[in-house]
Amino acid sequence: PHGERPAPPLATPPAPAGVPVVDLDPFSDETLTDPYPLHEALREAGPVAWLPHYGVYAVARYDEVVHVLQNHEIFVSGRGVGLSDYQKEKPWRPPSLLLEADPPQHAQARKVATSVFNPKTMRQIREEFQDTANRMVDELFAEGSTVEIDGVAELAAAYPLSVFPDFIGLSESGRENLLPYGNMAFNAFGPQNHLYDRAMETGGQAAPWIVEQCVVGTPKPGRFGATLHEKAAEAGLDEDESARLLRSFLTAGVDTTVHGIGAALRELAENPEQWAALRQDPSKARAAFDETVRYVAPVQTFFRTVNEDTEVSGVHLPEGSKILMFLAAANRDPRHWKDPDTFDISRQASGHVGFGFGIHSCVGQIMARLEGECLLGALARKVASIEVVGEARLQLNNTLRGWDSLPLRLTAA
Ligand code: HEM
Ligand code: OVM
Repeated sequence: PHGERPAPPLATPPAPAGVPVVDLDPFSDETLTDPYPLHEALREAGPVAWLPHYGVYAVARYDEVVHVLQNHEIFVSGRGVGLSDYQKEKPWRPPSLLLEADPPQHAQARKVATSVFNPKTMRQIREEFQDTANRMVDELFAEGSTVEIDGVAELAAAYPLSVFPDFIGLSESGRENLLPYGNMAFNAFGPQNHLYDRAMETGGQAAPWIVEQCVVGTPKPGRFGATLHEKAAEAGLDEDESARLLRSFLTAGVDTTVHGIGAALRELAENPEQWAALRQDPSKARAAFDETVRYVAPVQTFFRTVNEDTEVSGVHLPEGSKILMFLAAANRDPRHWKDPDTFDISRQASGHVGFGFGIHSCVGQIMARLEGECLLGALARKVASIEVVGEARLQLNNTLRGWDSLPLRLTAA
């Protein structure tokens, strides 16, 4: 019916018999701009679907996404959590010891990471993170009690960039490399499309600085980076492994929270009754951020590789298949959630898979939540109204969903 659509690459395997085909490209500009029709089509097609554009399986219902996340011995991460199978293709960078590893190596790295990145550390930094958020919101109103700002540049990006690099102990210069590098890494999970190519160009320029910041001896003494290196050495990791472990935090720690906070600003501005509920009770800030992660899912998808023949809800999956998990679609599956398309900061959002689930569940979520809580809390206490006053612009990325620009008008309380 669509004669003008280019044929899929020749290497793409044929659709397996009995598996419903969803003939949409999850990584096209069009789908990334509005992924919701694809999410619904996938959920409605069946428990497992086939994506002919890439020759991969897909799960988009809550139960099946959780099943894949849970069964990490069958659905492995060590062969890459992007489209590429590291058993067949060379990774674009040395694989992550956390994200792209399987037990027992994964467990070892995760133990080192959580020996420093844990609730006790979060309690130690909480006051500073809150003070910085309070100051940042106060400073917005230096010019007057009503201001027009870009919510991304002046809050969603400014806040993580003012707390995270100092927490890690990064050098003062070069911090502008953090976002392009993360943007590259998240694009790299997708196919080699124009987003991938462009991100590799700008991110590639950022890579030497990131690599340098991860070298043992570089992070500021007493800060997270230095402490992580000490713990890694105690656990017997060599300096290359230690650097690669720190690299995980520099890769995954900034773009994610920028997009998460940006999404929260947008949803609170678009839903005045939700903003009113938060204003009324600023202690809802943490729940508001969590609901944002459910509702928007700043990290939309991850792949796994099927490492041995298996079956999911009656569908046979052969060894070597790639399977794409739609976290964002699971977070709005009506089979699991009541009114899934309603942004409601008072709902019980726990159980969402926006931070993943199981052994690879986001190790940084405690800091993401802390940042979200501190900034949204400061806004709830100090700002009377947030309005959208211009066209918001999406930043397209093969994995992330988030805003590049968010024109807002804020009125002080
Ligand atoms: C893992 C989402 C913030 C570091 C993950 C995973 C998701 C996710 C979905 C699971 C990956 C998988 O199962 O393959 C998010 C979102 C964030 C966020 C939505 C913000 C709203 C952060 C931050 C950091 C971080 C702030 C670091 C400071 C990591 C790391 C992993 C991970 C290292 C790999 C864990 C492992 O494989 O054991 N994240 N993340 N993330 N995240 Fe986050
Ligand atoms: C990593 C990592 C972890 C989570 C997400 C991510 C680029 C990277 O360990 O390097 O995305």
